[in-house]
Amino acid sequence: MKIAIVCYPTFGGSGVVATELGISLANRGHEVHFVTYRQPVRLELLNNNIYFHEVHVPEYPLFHYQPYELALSSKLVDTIKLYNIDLLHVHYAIPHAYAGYMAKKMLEEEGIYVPMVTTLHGTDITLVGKHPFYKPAVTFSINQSDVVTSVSESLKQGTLDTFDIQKEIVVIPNFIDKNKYKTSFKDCQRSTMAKDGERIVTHISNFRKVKRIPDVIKVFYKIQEQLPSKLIMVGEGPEKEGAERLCEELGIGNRVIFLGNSNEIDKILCFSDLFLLPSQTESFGLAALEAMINKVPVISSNTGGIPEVNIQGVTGFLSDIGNIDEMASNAIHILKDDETLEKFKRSAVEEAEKFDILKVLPLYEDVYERAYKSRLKNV
Ligand code: GMT
Repeated sequence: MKIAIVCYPTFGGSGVVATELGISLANRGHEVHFVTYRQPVRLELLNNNIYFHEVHVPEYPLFHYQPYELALSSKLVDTIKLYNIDLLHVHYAIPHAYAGYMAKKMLEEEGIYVPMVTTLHGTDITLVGKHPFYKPAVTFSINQSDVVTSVSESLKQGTLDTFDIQKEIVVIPNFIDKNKYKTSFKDCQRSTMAKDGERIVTHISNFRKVKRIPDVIKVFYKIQEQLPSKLIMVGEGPEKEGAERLCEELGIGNRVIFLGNSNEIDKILCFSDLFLLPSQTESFGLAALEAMINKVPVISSNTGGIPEVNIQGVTGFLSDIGNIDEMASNAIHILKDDETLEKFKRSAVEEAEKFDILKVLPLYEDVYERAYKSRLKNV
């Protein structure tokens, strides 16, 4: 099948899912066309079946906001026509489903019918999408999609509770490629980050408010009071500066390493002992799953779809949002001796393997088939 994928090309989870999905589809013989404003961060254009089409939005002084949706839908129309695309898959409803719908309609004027699959990822529903300024357009574009998927049961329920949705929503979870981890990093080189006997705690995100970055620091503060340890903070975002300040105020600046954005997530997780994800809302928690496949147990909040990934007392522990004391004491329980840590590490990887791409990819292919059949009805 020839598939056009629209996504955010940045370090966010939806972009990662879209990119890894596209790469796997290309490896299965599909022709995949990424249409976005920059080459996605995890995309290497070394596969014959992968194409990248950049959306340009020319600056014009009259516009306070440059009309990205307009440029995207025009680029979609051109790409779909030029490459005879069979199906459009948009990740993150805002504004991609809306722009996709416009492209579909323009193409229909020319007698071309392209089905659209929309994947809901998280804040496109739970935070941004339900804002009254966006809600009518988001509801409309979800309902106009040929097939809608969401990354967790929790997000599906949240969508049905918040919007007037007339469509079935198919749950397809985030995934990892288990084979990739079997072959990667035998030597983790932990000595570059911590001394012998120190535990390494890690957090990876785009440092937005929703990630509750101060909770990460406060939980770690309590851990390091009991156990020699280091905290590695990976990512960039609006909360980073405040986090650095908080570490200084708490006197733990020398125990916390801020690495910025990284393309070496697996290398970092390879030497990590524990992952912290105390988010305010999290539709799935891809970062937690990536930690688990790298044998890293997770201390998280119990919000959204996280309980579908992090299993209480097995792969880590979950607490109410903001319960720093409980998160810290559970973390210390996992980290206190090698035997307990090893048990959690084993369970984390076992659970993560259930989300292998080989199990998840056919679910997307089924959805594509279903959407494609809707095309046959329309031509
Ligand atoms: O909704 C967001 O925060 C953006 C999005 C992204 O692009 O990072 O993240 C969401 O999608 C991921 C991939 O499906 C999920 O694993 C994340 O849990 C989800 N983030 C939130 O719900 C906060």
